[in-house]
Amino acid sequence: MLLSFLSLCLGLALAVPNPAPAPHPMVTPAPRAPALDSRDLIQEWDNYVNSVVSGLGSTVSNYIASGVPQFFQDLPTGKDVEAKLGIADRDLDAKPTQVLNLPAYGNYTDNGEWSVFVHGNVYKVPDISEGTLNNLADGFLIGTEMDEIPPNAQRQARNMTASIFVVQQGEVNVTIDFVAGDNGGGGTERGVIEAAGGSQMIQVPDETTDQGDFAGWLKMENTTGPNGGYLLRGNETNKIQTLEMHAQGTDSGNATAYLVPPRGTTIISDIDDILRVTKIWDPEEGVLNSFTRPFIPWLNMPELYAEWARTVDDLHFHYLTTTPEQATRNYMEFTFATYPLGSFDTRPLNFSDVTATLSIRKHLLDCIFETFPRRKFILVGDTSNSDVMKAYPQLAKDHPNTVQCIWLRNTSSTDYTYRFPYNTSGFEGLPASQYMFFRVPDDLKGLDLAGGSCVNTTFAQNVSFGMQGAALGSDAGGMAVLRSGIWAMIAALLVTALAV
Ligand SMILES: *[C@@H]1O[C@H](CO)[C@@H](O)[C@H](O)[C@H]1NC(C)=O
Ligand SMILES: *[C@@H]1O[C@H](CO)[C@@H](O)[C@H](O)[C@H]1NC(C)=O
Ligand SMILES: *[C@@H]1O[C@H](CO)[C@@H](O)[C@H](O)[C@H]1NC(C)=O
Ligand SMILES: *[C@@H]1O[C@H](CO)[C@@H](O)[C@H](O)[C@H]1NC(C)=O
Ligand SMILES: *[C@@H]1O[C@H](CO)[C@@H](O)[C@H](O)[C@H]1NC(C)=O
Ligand SMILES: *[C@@H]1O[C@H](CO)[C@@H](O)[C@H](O)[C@H]1NC(C)=O
Ligand SMILES: *[C@@H]1O[C@H](CO)[C@@H](O)[C@H](O)[C@H]1NC(C)=O
Ligand SMILES: *[C@@H]1O[C@H](CO)[C@@H](O)[C@H](O)[C@H]1NC(C)=O
Ligand SMILES: *[C@@H]1O[C@H](CO)[C@@H](O)[C@H](O)[C@H]1NC(C)=O
Ligand SMILES: *[C@@H]1O[C@H](CO)[C@@H](O)[C@H](O)[C@H]1NC(C)=O
Ligand SMILES: CC(=O)N[C@H]1CO[C@H](CO)[C@@H](O)[C@@H]1O
Repeated sequence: MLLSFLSLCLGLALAVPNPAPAPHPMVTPAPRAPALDSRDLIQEWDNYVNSVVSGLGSTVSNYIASGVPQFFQDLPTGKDVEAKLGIADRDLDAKPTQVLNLPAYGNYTDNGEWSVFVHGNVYKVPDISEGTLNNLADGFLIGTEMDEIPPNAQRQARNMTASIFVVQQGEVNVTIDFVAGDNGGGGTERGVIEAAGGSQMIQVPDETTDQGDFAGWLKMENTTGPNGGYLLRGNETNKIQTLEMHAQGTDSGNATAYLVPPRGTTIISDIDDILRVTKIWDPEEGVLNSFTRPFIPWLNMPELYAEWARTVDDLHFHYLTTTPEQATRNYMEFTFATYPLGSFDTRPLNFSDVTATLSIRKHLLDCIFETFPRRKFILVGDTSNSDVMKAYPQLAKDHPNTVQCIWLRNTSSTDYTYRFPYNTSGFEGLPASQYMFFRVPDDLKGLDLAGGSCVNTTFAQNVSFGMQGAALGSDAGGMAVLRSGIWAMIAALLVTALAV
């Protein structure tokens, strides 16, 4: 069992091949060598986007060949940040260690124990003056500047910049304190109850990676709770039990662990352009929506999720975004303030090159499917995401009795600025009752989720299989590259800003 988890849920993260990065045209030059001007980058970006949109022949492979995606590897991490900002080790030593601890899920194993998958990142936040943060942030704003945007937007931009410029801490041990609530067994809202026992302290088996990431399965003992309560067995409850987690040595690593029974329903939801408005297909909007504007929900989607949490028994929500780890706190803050609480997955730092970008979602999905082989899954995403378009139907084919519904927002049906092609081929051969392309959240209203109903019969589904909007003549990888490309560009601009 240990082996199979190693091979799937963690192994790939450690073993993913990372071809030696080609020398970076903007990072490797001798100190203070002239770097590309950020305007050139924006120009290059615009050219790329225009060429994809107009189908004038420049394809994603050209884009990759152009070296721009190399910037994926260059959201600076650890020593890079130190070196680039000229931070001395001893200044950093004095800084408190912070832990990004992601809300975890756990399963009930064949040995009759709960086993929790904890994961996250350990880092320090260096002192960077407001002026430097403003300069860095100016680098990535498109068509505007820090002193032209409102104070709260400036704060958000500085926060995002500071989140990127953290120094990850490798080779440290992480210990998690699990704490049972003193409301033990209570709080039936959302089918989630506080565990009545199970408080304990467990060290994650492996030290953090060079990039500060930690991940591991922790076996829970059945300890007695504050009022003499215990953890319920997974085969004797349908309720999801929660334990609070605190990473030791910091108060930045609090999160919730969800002990999810073997049977029941899990909603796996992407975030960008389905739970929040990102407009990732429009670089200018995508950057502003991610870096300077407060995150806003997509239409009345929160109402739908709240409705399901209220009406469907024992529903488990799992949020899965492939946003880089550095931005995760902002994603979590928005999600948990707006949508039902649940477990959370994000892109570990090790998955930062282009091929990994295209495979990370499948990897995270495979991991949760392997952990809950008897649960039913409802998968939610949107058509602008080519990895979703590929991974979701593939999972339905690989696990026909496990995937209950796939719901995809048809992005082009409501957003005329969306002009990228998408590939529906993966859905060919799936029962039509298993998936639905919808236009607005209301289309999902009143569906009998518990009864297994996935399709709103009041409007016709007329899906043709193949590239949609292919008149635009691009390849399907484009969108995934574009999505991560936003980050790539930001990294590039930041690096540029530092070099000049
Ligand atoms: C649940 O599993 C435990 C062993 O893990 C077993 O002792 C118990 O009888 C099972 N309960 C039910 C209701 O099957
Ligand atoms: C950025 O904001 C988030 C959410 O408010 C906060 O948790 C985080 O600590 C901030 N990051 C930095 C580096 O200041
Ligand atoms: C981490 O914990 C392991 C096992 O307890 C120990 O051998 C190792 O020295 C620790 N590493 C650090 C950096 O403290
Ligand atoms: C924990 O122990 C109590 C008391 O023996 C038992 O009722 C409960 O089922 C156990 N829970 C688990 C998860 O083993
Ligand atoms: C984390 O939890 C601890 C213990 O409950 C608490 O003292 C601390 O304030 C929490 N930290 C944050 C940032 O909420
Ligand atoms: C629990 O999760 C692990 C890791 O994904 C998996 O290998 C194991 O089969 C799961 N156990 C059960 C009983 O489903
Ligand atoms: C998405 O909506 C557009 C515009 O209404 C329509 O042409 C297209 O067929 C829809 N795609 C799918 C897969 O339903
Ligand atoms: C569309 O998706 C199918 C199945 O995932 C794949 O075989 C095909 O190559 C894709 N087409 C394009 C043009 O990317
Ligand atoms: C189906 O979609 C329509 C249009 O958005 C909506 O009014 C209705 O509530 C949805 N649900 C059902 C079960 O018809
Ligand atoms: C479905 O779409 C095809 C073209 O994609 C069109 O020829 C056909 O009339 C449509 N059928 C319905 C029922 O809308
Ligand atoms: C690109 C990169 O830094 N990959 C790392 C992923 O994690 C393993 C295990 O710690 C490292 O050896 C790799 O260097």
